[in-house]
Amino acid sequence: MIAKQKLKMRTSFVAFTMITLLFSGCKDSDKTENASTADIPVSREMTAELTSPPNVPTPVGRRKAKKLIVNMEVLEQEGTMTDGTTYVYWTFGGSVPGSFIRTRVGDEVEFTLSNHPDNKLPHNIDLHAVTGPGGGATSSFVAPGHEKKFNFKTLNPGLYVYHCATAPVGMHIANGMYGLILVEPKGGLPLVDKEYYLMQGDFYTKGEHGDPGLQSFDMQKAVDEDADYVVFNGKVGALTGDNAITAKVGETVRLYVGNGGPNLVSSFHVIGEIFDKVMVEGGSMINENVQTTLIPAGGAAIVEFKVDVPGTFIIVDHSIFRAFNKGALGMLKVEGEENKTIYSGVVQEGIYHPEGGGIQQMPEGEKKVKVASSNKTLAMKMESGKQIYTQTCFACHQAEGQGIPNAFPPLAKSDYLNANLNRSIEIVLKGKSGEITVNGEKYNSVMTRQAISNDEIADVLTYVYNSWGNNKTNVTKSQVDAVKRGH
Ligand code: HEC
Ligand SMILES: [Cu+2]
Repeated sequence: MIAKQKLKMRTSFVAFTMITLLFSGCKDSDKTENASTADIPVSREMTAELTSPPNVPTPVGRRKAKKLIVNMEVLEQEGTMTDGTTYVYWTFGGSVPGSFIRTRVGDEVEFTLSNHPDNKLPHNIDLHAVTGPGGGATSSFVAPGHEKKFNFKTLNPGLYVYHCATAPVGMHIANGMYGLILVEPKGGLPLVDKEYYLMQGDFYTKGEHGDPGLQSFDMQKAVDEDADYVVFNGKVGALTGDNAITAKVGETVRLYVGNGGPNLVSSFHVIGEIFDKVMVEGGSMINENVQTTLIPAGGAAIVEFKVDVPGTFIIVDHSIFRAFNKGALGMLKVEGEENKTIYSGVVQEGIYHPEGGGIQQMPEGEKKVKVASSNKTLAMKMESGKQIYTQTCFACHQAEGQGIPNAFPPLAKSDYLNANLNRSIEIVLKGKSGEITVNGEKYNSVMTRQAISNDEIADVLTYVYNSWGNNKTNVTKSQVDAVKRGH
């Protein structure tokens, strides 16, 4: 930044003197590096490889600076926000976040922004890696069915956000119009074993979190910063289960992490890992041994860590309700040999009951008046059951009832669930602890008593039994009442 200012102002003696006075204490290397990056010559032309998340293009390595052709297409398209909920995303390249752009310092980028003829709105792009008015926004404003071309030279190495800056700017960003552009230093970043692209974003919908159907953008909630969804890579579950990112024990993982916002800053954390290195805010400062790194809206960070033990590492925004209730949760699955010195697993287990043997209770909230379960059709019970599921069970048992390995058992195709209705009712009524086996896997954890009415238990269990390959039991309130009375 300092150097960029210097570059722009070097004809002005006053500005030069001021900067010299202000910054005479700092190292000279940054300044000289930048002053020279404007003069790096380019040899030949190449077309940039663009990738959708969580993938990143090939490292630049030792290649020389080039004229780099970047072709980016804006697409407005419907996609899945979470199971049963869709949203019309506005995208750079068809994904949220948009295509990853990988450059090196000194590249002369020829950027073409095309706005697909089927789109409804004009768009543009502001790349934080650009030195110039609006970061390219003013030169790239383009109507549907048109394209715009502009050029820029990458002067400063680092990881930068790009986003649409068409009014209302907040709305374009809230609909998914952001991504990352990496400017590698001369010679490239050090090579690592695995690299991935993650970007957090907050979404605002007319309905509440999990409300089914096509959801539209809610401007008032966006202004109030009252997010319904906070997610990595554009949707709930983009990085969980089969979509998890992977590594092998002993490998070094580098994550390029951005935050599109529009509103929330991210307390980025990987449960069970310590970042060996963080390139703070995507810049040149390297911090080491970091637990949680703050990523501002419109900012980024590069984090690196070696994975030493196998298992599933949960990636979260450590503003933790966002992770467990709004979707900001991903997974890194690591395969390989255990190392009992680094992590032993459980070596001893006993009962600890400081407050007596009872299972902890969730606080009871205010109850809304609802139609009694006995007066509902199956379809009505399914609808209400799904809502209860998303509010109450989803955080642990997950959107598709798939659970989380070693932590929360699956409700999808659960042999345990299907074998015994009364036992399932009792679990929701009273909670459950101790070892159980579900679909051949052992779980030994605690499910707290769920503070929901017998009506709601009937509905949510009907939903669970009639979803994901279960045995289609229609659970009634009188069955729940009977179990509550002790059969
Ligand atoms: C805080 C996390 C959490 C929440 C919320 C939660 N559960 Fe569970 N659930 C668990 C855990 C953990 C177990 C396994 C308990 C054990 O190991 O003894 C479990 C077990 C079960 C089982 C039996 C095992 C199986 O997979 O079939 C059922 C059925 C079940 N839960 C249903 C529900 C329903 C329905 C809700 C919502 C009304 C719910 N749970 C909410 C954590 C949770
Ligand atoms: Cu736009």
